Amino acid sequence: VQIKVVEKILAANDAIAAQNRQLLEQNGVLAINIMGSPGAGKTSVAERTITAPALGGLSVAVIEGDIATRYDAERLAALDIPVVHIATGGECHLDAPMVKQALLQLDLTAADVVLIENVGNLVCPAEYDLGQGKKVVVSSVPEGHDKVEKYPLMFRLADAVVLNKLDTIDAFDFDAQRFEANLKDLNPEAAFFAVSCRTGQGIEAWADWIRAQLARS
Ligand SMILES: Nc1nc2c(ncn2[C@@H]2O[C@H](COP(=O)(O)OP(=O)(O)OP(=O)(O)O)[C@@H](O)[C@H]2O)c(=O)[nH]1
Ligand SMILES: [Mg+2]
Repeated sequence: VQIKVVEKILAANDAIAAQNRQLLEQNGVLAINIMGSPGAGKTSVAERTITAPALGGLSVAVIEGDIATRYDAERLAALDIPVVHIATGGECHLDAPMVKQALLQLDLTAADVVLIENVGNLVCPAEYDLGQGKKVVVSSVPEGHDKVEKYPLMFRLADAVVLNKLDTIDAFDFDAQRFEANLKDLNPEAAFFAVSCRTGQGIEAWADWIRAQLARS
């Protein structure tokens, strides 16, 4: 019985996700669902993306999902871009109805890219389609090189994986080759970027990838 209930919830989510997808496509907007552990650097990657020269001239908006506080929404609003904050009220992930409400508050005719920062969590957000164009996982060096193996679903579904905090690699026993090889085994199609939001290393390649997805959509 419980399995049936869960299936119904996901079916209802997927129906709204399809509406979100249609709304985004109608407006020619690329939405990117940014997932990853608490503290991996999702907000930092969003900040770096918005200010990346490769995306100059594009209009980027942000949807910020958080269980508590508006800290991340405030950080991004400081960049003078449209930001919608979703307070999930304890939920460990964003779902399609929440994102639909947020999308309706944005002027999508004026946007090229919408970055959706999901709740910090390597498990639950993977289950919920938001209607996004692309799914991205931000992982980071201090979390350890075994994350692809331990939390496979999110990495399997990702269109791109951003390995962040490369500047800290000397302080951790992080095997970057192993991380990348695990990702290639699990999801050979995923684009991979090793970056540091601290130094800006690798951000250009990541921003170029976003621009290429826009050109394709
Ligand atoms: N050294 C270093 N620190 C980083 C880097 N990227 C982010 N940080 C720091 O890591 C901490 C968490 O970064 P956030 O961007 O807030 O992480 P988040 O994934 O958005 O966190 P939640 O929204 O709480 O899940 C902050 O103190 C950042 O300054 C990096 O590339 N190098
Ligand atoms: Mg954040």
